[in-house]
Amino acid sequence: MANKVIITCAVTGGIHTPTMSPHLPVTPQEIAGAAIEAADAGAAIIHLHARDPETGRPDPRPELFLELMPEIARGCDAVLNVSTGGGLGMTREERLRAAAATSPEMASLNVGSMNFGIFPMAGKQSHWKHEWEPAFLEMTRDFVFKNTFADIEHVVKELGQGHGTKFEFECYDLGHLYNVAWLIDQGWVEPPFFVQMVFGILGGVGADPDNLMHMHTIADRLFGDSYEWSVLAAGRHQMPFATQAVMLGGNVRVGMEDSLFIGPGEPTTSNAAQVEKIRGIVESLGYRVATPDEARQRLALKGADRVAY
Ligand code: KMH
Ligand code: ZN
Repeated sequence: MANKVIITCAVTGGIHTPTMSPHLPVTPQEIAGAAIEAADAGAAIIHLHARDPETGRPDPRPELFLELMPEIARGCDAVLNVSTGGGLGMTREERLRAAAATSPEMASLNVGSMNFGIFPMAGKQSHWKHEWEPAFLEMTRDFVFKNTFADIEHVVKELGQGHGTKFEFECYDLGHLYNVAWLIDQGWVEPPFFVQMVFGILGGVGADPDNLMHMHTIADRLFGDSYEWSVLAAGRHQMPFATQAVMLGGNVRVGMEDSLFIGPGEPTTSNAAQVEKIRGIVESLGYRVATPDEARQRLALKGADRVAY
């Protein structure tokens, strides 16, 4: 019997901007509501960012997380995973603040520096809800998403060793898998490792199914039985790549952080709709979805009673 599929839902992120979708959750209440709906639809893990409630700009303030996370925890038992990627342009300290303040069961960890180009999306709009949006997107033309070995070590020591938080290792390219292997070799993290393979970011590996096959092959070679793997792909590649991952025995991530669509040319109206869609695909292929507690057990998480929110 194949493992059940762990669905992660990344409900808002720090990439899309409010003009791009009227359904993008912005306020703590909206983010919490979207998270609870996604969990009700079958997501075991909720990946979280926060935004300024007035402007929708990605916002690192711990007080926003300390508002939205207890609300989510009251409404569902999903595993909460706090981003340390934050919003493009935040400092290392800003990116770590929310996770350090909330001591979550999981946090993301971006395991390599890279170009991260979201500027092509600026050309798709002519009117903006907020002034910051086009400048934020355009800034990424000359931006390096910095995640050096020193940065990675800092986060692992602070959050992993300091708080017992386990990581969603975000791997945007083949070399990032080797950075995770390096990290494991240092003895700083314990198995099982949760490797999130990311396809289709401009600056990372492209959304070609052969890339998924190869990254999966190499990850198996590097991490053997010590890891769980999951796939996310940006934009229109989200559902096809998630489906490919399921068929290969992997886990999946969906959500409006990664795509604002539910089908070809069809904008999604919610995060839950994306979770329902992938859940339907999973079940129609003969697999089952994991509950939050099954995900906790598989990933050896510390438990929802050992967090600080
Ligand atoms: N937006 C994804 C491509 C993070 O939050 O650490 C990557 C991400 C980064 O989820
Ligand atoms: Zn994220």
